[in-house]
Amino acid sequence: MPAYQLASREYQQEDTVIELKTCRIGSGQVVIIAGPCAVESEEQMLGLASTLKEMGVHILRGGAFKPRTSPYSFRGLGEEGLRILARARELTGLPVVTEITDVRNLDMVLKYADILQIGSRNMQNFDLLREVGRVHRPVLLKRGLAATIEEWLLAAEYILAEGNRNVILCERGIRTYETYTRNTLDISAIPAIKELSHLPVIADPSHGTGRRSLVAPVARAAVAAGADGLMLEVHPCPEEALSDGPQSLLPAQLEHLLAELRPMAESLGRRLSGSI
Ligand SMILES: [Mn+2]
Repeated sequence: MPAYQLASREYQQEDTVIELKTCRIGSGQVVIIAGPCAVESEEQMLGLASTLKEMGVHILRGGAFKPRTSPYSFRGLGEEGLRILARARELTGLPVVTEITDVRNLDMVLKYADILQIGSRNMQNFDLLREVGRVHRPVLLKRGLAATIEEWLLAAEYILAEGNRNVILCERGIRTYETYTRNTLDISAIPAIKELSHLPVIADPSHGTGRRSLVAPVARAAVAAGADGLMLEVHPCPEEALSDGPQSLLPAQLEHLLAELRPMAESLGRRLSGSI
């Protein structure tokens, strides 16, 4: 039995499936999570949310608490951002995922979020992992920016060991010597996780590449490698985005990508729509 016992295939052979109103993550379905990097205003979020719903996106994303490399960058709207996300959910019926950065905000974020996201920079914030492990809300755990696969699974183990078995892993790229891309999205981590663990694993080609032009090809590669879903940043006007504009797709680009992914998923015996 590896050190990450509860997360391991040895412990549980059948895949963990996370049931949400619009999709089943880990069931073989290719689940699409999309939205802006940060919630910027009600107008931005609600308008985009309806567009995404029409395209067949399953889950909305949007950051209200943004851990930024520079303290002078936009750091999110806080609880007002969460309220806007909740309105987007009411309007569309789509579940929402948002990042929690601080254990002191757990009760607040639980009031609004369907999935709690632990960001890359907090993958080894063990107190935060234990706290989200004590609730039963699904947790999306991003890979740390310099974490090995084993360290990532051990971070998941912190959540599982507290009783919360609803963990979704997210490959978002790691730091390498390459600087052309923002991070190096580790495609091989996806099938590796599938071998080592029963937990679902999705990919985030937006942060994984940092470049809009590379998002769609890397998204296709991730699905081909077996990812249970994709997390994609989309903005109606990326040049005006308060964060991560250069890696945000335009809504029309997402629509094009989804049209490419549908037949691709089918050829692999999988589907984007409906539940499997
Ligand atoms: Mn972002």
